[in-house]
Amino acid sequence: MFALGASMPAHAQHTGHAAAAPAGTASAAPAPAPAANAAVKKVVLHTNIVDGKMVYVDDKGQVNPTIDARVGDTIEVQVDSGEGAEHDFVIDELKVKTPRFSAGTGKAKVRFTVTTPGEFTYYCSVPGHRQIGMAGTLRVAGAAAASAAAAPSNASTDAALALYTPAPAPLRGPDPTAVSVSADPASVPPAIGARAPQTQKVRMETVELAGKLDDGTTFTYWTFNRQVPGPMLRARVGDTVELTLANSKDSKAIHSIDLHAVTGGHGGGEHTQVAPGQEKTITFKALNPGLFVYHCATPLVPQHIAAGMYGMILVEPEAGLPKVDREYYVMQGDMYTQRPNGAKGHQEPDLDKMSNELPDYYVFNGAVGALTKTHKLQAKVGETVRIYFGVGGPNKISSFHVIGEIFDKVYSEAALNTVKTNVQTTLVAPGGATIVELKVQHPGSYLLVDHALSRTGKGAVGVLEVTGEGEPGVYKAGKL
Ligand SMILES: [Cu+2]
Repeated sequence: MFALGASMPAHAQHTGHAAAAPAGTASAAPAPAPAANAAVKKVVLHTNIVDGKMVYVDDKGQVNPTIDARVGDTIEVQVDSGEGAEHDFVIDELKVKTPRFSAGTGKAKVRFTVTTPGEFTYYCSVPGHRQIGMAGTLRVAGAAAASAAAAPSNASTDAALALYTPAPAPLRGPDPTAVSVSADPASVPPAIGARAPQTQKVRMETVELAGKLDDGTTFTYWTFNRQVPGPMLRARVGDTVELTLANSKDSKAIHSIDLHAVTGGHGGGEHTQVAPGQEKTITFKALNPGLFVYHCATPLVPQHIAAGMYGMILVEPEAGLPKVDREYYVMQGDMYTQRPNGAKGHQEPDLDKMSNELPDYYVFNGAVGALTKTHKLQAKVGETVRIYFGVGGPNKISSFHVIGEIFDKVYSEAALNTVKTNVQTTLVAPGGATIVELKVQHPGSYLLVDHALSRTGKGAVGVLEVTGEGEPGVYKAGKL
């Protein structure tokens, strides 16, 4: 539970030190002597998900109810998390803000006095929540208190401009509980090949956890099944997939899934907004063959993606894909942290950098070193290697290339009917994928890169280790 009084700086500033607040805000004036008709108005709100939107609901079931008050009234708002995720309650113009609350913290309260008439917006300042429905109106009637008739406030403009991160989180050391979240690129489900369509049941869990981003650097990842990318799914065109998404009871956020292989229901995002400790199920038919990205589709969507919530589903064509010797699963993502690339300690996400598309990290399989130290791709001379490569993003295109090799085949944009041959570098869009194949003729360490090469220094590099005897005449150091 909150220590309510002690943990309410906004509240304290508002009521206890109202005179110190900036001029022109409704809270700026010294609290007037209560008018004869002034009242303490109690408002109780609960958060919830209604029709796929996040909202505040009062005890009568009214969604985002308008709060009516008169100048001079003191308003006490009590809020709790009905569905369990983390939220707050903010009115910028009045400098009203509760601490973040969730199922784990219990209810929060804020008390303030209104001194200016007008309409003020209350909302949740957790990124994305206002946009998906968490906003309502406080309507204050009456005449302004004389002392409050000051210059108009620019508080709401300031709040709108300071989009996300008001101040960086305090520096702290790497999280000692952090685990590796990097998906093993060799963890590819077996080929399906020629069989009749079937029904498959798939269960996935969204988990928020501390993960290793780099040596000495940790990050709070949001994941599907505790790994980045989430598990590779594999189906055959015509298969019906019953997909259940569970959100860990320890989550602070609602999560969901939008699979680009799904027709209808926002790819599943419309019907899988899952609160902590809950689960939801969708059923879809895989109508189109190809390799498709899936990702979390809960606002702020790029925030959830940048934290690691993406993966891929392969939908094989009727006859399956041609057989190859090895298959690998690799995804690229861009990440945004409050302190620069290389900083040691626990990094927090920076949503302003994300909004401005200025990543600190570019990663393959979720972390720096995921495919150079934790897991390397392996092959033997003479084998054909297929890489299922996708970009979770959220923002950056990849110019996918393997140093010292040529893609013998590229299924460009993962469209299975368009095989290009002898390609050096292939573009992959955020939320897009490609399938490349290369036959390896010579031993060595081949580097997987995004050929926007500054990004290799920020994490986007992997190794394909090829062993065996080189085919004669293909390559040697020095003269004939
Ligand atoms: Cu999510």
